[in-house]
Amino acid sequence: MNNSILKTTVSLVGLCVMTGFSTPDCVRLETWKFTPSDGEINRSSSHWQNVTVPHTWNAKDGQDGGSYYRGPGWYQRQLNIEDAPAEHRYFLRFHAVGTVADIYIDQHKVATHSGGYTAFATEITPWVSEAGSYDLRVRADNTDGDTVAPLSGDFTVQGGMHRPVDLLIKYPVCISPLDYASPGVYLFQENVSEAKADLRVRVLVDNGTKQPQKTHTIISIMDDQGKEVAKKTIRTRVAAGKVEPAESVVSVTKPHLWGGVKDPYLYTLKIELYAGETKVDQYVKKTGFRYLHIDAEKGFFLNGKSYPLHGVNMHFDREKIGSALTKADIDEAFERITEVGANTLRLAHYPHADYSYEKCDELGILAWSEIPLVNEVKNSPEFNAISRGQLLDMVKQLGNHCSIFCWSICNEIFQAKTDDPFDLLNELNALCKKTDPTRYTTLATNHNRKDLIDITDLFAINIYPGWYGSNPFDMKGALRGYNDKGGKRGVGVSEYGAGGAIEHQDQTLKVVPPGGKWHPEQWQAYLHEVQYRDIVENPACWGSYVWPMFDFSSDGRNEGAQPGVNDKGLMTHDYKTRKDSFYFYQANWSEKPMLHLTSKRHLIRNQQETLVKIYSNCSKVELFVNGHSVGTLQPNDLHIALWEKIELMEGENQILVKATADGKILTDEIVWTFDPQALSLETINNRRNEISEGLFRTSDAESGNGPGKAFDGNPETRWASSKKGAWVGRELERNEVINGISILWNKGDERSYRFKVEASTDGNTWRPVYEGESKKMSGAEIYTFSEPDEARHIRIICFGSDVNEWSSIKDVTVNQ
Ligand code: GCB
Repeated sequence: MNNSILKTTVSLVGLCVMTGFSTPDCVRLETWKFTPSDGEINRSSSHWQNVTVPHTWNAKDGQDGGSYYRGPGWYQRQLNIEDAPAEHRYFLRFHAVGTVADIYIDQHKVATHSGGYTAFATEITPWVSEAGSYDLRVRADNTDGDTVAPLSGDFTVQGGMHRPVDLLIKYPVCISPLDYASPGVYLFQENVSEAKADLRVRVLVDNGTKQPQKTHTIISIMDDQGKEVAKKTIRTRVAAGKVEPAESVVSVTKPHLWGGVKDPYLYTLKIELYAGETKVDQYVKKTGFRYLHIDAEKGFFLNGKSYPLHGVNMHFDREKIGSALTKADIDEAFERITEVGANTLRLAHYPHADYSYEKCDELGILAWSEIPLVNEVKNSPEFNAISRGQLLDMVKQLGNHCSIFCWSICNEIFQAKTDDPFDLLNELNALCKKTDPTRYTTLATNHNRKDLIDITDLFAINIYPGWYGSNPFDMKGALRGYNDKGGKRGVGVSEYGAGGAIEHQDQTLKVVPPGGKWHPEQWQAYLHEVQYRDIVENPACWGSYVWPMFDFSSDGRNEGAQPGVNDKGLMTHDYKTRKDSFYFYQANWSEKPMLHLTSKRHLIRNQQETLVKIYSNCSKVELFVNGHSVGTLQPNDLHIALWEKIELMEGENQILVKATADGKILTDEIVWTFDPQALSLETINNRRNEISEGLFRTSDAESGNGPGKAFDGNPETRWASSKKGAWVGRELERNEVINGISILWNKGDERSYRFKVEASTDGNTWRPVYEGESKKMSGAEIYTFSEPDEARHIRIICFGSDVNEWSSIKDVTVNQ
């Protein structure tokens, strides 16, 4: 072997951050050129955008409602091969490209892959036979078609190279990276107990030389102190140009078991491959040993002990980032999952990045992993073959993560009009069991059909009582019904929950239309309380998963406070704001003392009587209103304490709750203003949505560009009028002291508008507060009044621009 290659190898190893992958050398390809168009195979990329991969082209349009771009996009970069591949081999590994990818080197197609959420790898050695710079292009395509799952679903199917890309440099004899882009090493836990853990290890030894090779593979296992606890050597003779498995079982006696979130103990497994006496490849992976089972009546057991599963779902998605998550985004998501106290995660609705499962291993979070077979199937040979490929990709690529306890083969089949799915589902289940006999198979359904739920080992239901379907108390009956139909083998709840917008505050608990524009945070929290009670009181339920941890992109939705987003998260889409429902689960799941006063965002109320609700895992909590104790309560079995009829004084009221835990005092507080004149937030919200009436007024508007559009916080929409002197205005919730106004003019960077601002307390008598001309600028311009004015109504009278008679405003903010 050439020593200079080995040196390069060592210095580059740190660049590839995908731990656990077998790479003597791995270079992450981060910088690319991108264009969202087609037919770019031989065009100059000089005018294309510079992008950093992970990248999706739907980070913005995939989460703003309406429609989003689904089509092809091209990526280009140079691939610099410094050493001619006489003594080593080159591979490209794409961690995931949405949805179909074609790879070209110097315009020759070298690989293609269908399925947007798993990795694929290809050997490019023959294409880079000399040292030099090669043109590498990727055509990614997320066109809505009928050959690749998902065919439909409640989430944005984002396009692009939304996960990393690696160049792998290996020796001619290596651990194969080409078996469904797996690490080429398969670990199967067999016979795990407190006394012993047997690990079956299969290594794919790839001989790329023209001679047979004598190889040996050393498997070693180290404890968390680095002490070797098991070792084995396997000798394998591999014929020229062939791949042979080297397989053996290694055992650890008296293993320290992987004990879930409280004790996620990991050993380090190391596989070293030698050709003759030269070490040619290595794979290192942290892994834990555990055994688990589900009892039909008593639920989930980890290492022989009852271990109730407290779970959340999560999409691979974030506000403004879409599916192009970085490690830092994933770390942040897992910090929040740990904070809420979940011990299991359903990674919906497709395989997530390898690093997400790595986090589950490290944090002791049991993982449910699934393929994107959502809502419907298509009975075509192509669809079936690609679905099988997606399943094999998932199981082979992710199977070495000890946290994964089940593979799910589909979600809500029959939700859309589907071809008969049974042949495919049975085939996928059998393939999954054959590829990995050590794990459960499962599916998630909202159809109580025996022919469906009997396919997999386990099954779980998606159910939203009180949200879809008006009765919040339907969970219990559904669990019983499904469990009976499934032959009393237990039932999971793969999804439950309700929408909740932090902007929507309402103390009245009432059923709201799920597709409507009013999703109060309080109703969401209440539904969780009711649904969760039914879950915990049903011993046949082996585990449950809140839908979902974070709001997520679903561009087809237009409801709640934001178009394009499914707002059932316990937290907002930016991973920043915890909704009340988050704290409900934290009180139930986390052992860290916590106290949370709910409805803290409902600052101005027009009802004198209110309830005060807290979530806390402390044994007693005391409420103070305006400095006076109202009494102490013991939170109930779901960690809720409620004071029902608290009278607020007109004006400001200080609400403080206090608890003691481990000798420390916890407090939470807020000031609620009782203003009998205040409009309810629901009224304001309704009016905001009725574009031309209510709070928003105008003397004239172009059709489709009504006054509400100047105040909707959305710079994509606008009010417009061609009449000189036309005005647009709004009513505030109550009298406010106004200092000024900021206006984002349509085409404000090209045009200067003439306008006046007037204020009024009653909506009839108007006072001038500002007069001027806008500066040509791209953002919003702030106009400060010479004297602050107290008013409830404000209007902008417009006289056209220096270009024409039209006036047009994208957004107005009233500055108080
Ligand atoms: C479901 C689906 C999930 C949706 C969810 C919802 O049952 O499995 O993909 O996002 O309902 O919010 O409607």
